[in-house]
Amino acid sequence: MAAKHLANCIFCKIIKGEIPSYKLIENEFVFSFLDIGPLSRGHALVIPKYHGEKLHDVPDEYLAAALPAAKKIAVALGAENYNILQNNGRIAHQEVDHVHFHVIPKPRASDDEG
Ligand code: IU
Repeated sequence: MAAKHLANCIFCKIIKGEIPSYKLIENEFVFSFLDIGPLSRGHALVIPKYHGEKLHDVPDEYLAAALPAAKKIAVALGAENYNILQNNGRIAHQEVDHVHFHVIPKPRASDDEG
C-alpha cells in the first residue's frame, strides 16, 4: 500500500523533512529518529511512513518493518537492556496520534546518564 501522510501531523512532517529530526534509519516503510524528550540516552522512535493513529490503522507491511528497525537501533546502540513500547489512545499514554514504537535503552544504575 502506498505511503500516506496527513498534512497537519507532526510526525508526517518529520518524515517529509518539513520539521528537522536526528534521523537514524529510513527505508520504504519506516522512519526513525531520536526522541526529542528522551527518557534515556539513545531513546528513539520508529514510525511507519503511513499515517495511522493507532496500531490497527496501519497496514501490515509498515508494521512488519518497524521491529527490524527497532532491533537495528538497539544493536547499534549496544543496548543490552531496553524497552520497546507502543501506546494506543490517551488512556494508554499516547500523546502523538501517529503510530510510533519507542526504543528506550535502560542503562545500568552505575552507568553515567550524561
Ligand atoms: P507517546 O507514546 O505518544 O506518549 O510518545 C510521544 C513521544 O514523541 C514522546 O516521547 C515525545 O518526546 C516524542 N516527540 C518527539 O520526539 N518529537 C516531537 O516533535 C513530539 C514528540 I510533539
